[in-house]
Amino acid sequence: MSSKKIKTGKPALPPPAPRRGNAQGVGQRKAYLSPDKRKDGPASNGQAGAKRSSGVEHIKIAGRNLRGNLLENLRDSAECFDETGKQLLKFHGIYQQRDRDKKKRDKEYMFMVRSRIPAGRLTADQYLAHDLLADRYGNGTLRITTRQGIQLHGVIKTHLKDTLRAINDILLTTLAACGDVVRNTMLSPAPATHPVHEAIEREVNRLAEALLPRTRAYHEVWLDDDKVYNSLSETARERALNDRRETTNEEPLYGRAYLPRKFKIGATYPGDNSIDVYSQDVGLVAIVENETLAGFNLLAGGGLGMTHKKPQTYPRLGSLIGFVPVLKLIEVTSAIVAIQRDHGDRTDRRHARMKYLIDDWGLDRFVRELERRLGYSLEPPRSAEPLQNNLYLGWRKQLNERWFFGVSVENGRIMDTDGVRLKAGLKAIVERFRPGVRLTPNQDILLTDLDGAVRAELNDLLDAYGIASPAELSNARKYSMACPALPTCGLALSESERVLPSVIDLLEKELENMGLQDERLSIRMTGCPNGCARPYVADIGLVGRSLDRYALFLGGRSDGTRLNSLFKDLVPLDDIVPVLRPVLYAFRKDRQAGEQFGNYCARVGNEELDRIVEKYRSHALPT
Ligand code: SRM
Ligand code: SF4
Repeated sequence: MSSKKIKTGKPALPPPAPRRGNAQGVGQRKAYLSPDKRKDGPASNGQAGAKRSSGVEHIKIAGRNLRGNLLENLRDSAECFDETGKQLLKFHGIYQQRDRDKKKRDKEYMFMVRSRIPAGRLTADQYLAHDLLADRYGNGTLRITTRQGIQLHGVIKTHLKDTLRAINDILLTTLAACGDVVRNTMLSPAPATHPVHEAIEREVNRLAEALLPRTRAYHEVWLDDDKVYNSLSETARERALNDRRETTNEEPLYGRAYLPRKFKIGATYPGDNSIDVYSQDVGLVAIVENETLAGFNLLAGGGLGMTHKKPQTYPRLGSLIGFVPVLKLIEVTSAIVAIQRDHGDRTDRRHARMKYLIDDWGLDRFVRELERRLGYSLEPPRSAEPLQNNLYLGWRKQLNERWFFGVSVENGRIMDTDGVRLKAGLKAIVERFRPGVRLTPNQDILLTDLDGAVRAELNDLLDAYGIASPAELSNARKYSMACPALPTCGLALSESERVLPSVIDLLEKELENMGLQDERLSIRMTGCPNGCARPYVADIGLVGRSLDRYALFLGGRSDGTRLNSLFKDLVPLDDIVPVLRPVLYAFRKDRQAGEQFGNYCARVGNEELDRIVEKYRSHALPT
């Protein structure tokens, strides 16, 4: 194995008060930390077992439609929320976190705030408001998520209310961005390049709206209802609190206990699988007939989270169960959500996603139950265009003679570093040209509806801020994704976002040496097996195992229709590229015409790949 170390800068200094976390520590390229240098020990995976999950169920039911004691918690002087509040906060789009770069005894709490942005569509003002909030209350960075949302990190408790109010003021919400509800609905990101794209977007937005929780709790806790509360006398306050406690169920779909677990929905344009439709609890593949939107092929039971060494947990691709005409979309999807609500496992959170219900029941029983609830049979799936993962980077023409430009954002982190002033540059561009903004499932950003005449000026601005044009970036980097992991994610076992760029630096050199630099290769890394950057459908999946070690998965298909499989476990970070090198060499030598890397790995199989790695382990590779 090569002894070459992966190198990056040091984590940055502590943040200026009163922010928590820091722009450099979060998202900054980071050197491989050897175990003895780490400040934190490995975290447990943190997924809840049976005992804790019934605890979460209890908290939801006792929470009076997501109220709990949030108002009281918010007013007390503690830096954090109590355990009940911490769980309920998630439904409001907020995670209580700790800066894991700091010592455990420094119990400084900070919060991640996630905006729910259906289909990743933002106006220029909405983007600029997030940019401002990141500076004012966050750690100075914005994080585009793999589900087309935006996260602010490092917000302190006393700033939560102002942050959420500001998001509400721009007509967005954080409600249901997290929690046991239907999460942000995904959609292919490109602006209309076909007349039906607008129709698909309309239907997806209607669906997202229909599945939003109905509780008033969000308003009461974060928005204007508080003004009323503050003007009340002590007795009137007590009465108001009691009234709230007696609130009857406000949630016709979710009920008092909400869903057993998170629930994810995503839709594609024909032929585009950038959202990884097979990884969604409900995946919708748009079917266009006679130039109009006929409806969607329906996939059910996708989901990627797993736990190392627990084979009863696993990633699963959605099963194709039928076709839904446009007019029945909300009805059918709501019925599926209701089946999961009524039958999903509420005793064990590791077994609570709908994929396990479908496997426990068998697909036939699941579909029979759906049809029983609907009172009619699902139509058979219709013929669909082959799918592929598209990035939409660089300049492209829209339908309406306008243009859009896709900017590649490494691991979704919008921040300013010495060389690249991405955050300042995007702000300047959005202020100057007022484009539409679309966040992509590959963690990139599209600036849309631009006049063709501004193209040269926009290119100059990108240059001035040091932002690389997509043509200057390798495919390996453009198709890569990493989850945030350390220092913000409480479940991270290993680094992810901060080390992947260095792995790609080394990989780029190997690919270049072998003449493979133009291959479309997706490399996705996560700091634990939960799968937030969807590593199990990538050509190469790197999944945090412990400290600096990763499980290496190979063999996904670039259209997202095949899971990869575990090739090597506990690979040290420094060895990832050396382990891949002989496999890449064999791929170059033995691939079939036009065969992609993931397909080659799946065809050859792990056993043979293992033999190849052993053969070339200590040898210089023939060229
Ligand atoms: Fe995720 C939990 C970040 C997409 C599967 N995810 C978390 C938490 C909230 C950690 C926690 O529970 O304490 C992470 C916050 C870290 C931080 O500091 O920001 C986190 N997940 C993310 C994001 C930000 C990753 C990213 O790189 O963008 C994505 C936010 C999307 C959004 O806007 O809603 C994100 N998470 C995903 C995806 C991908 C997807 O949905 O397309 C998955 C795999 C698909 C799936 O759900 O099956 C995913 N996240 C999980 C899981 C495992 C769920 C399971 O079924 O086992 C957890 C842990 C859990 O729920 O217990 C988790
Ligand atoms: Fe955290 Fe990454 Fe694990 Fe998701 S995959 S829970 S962001 S470490």
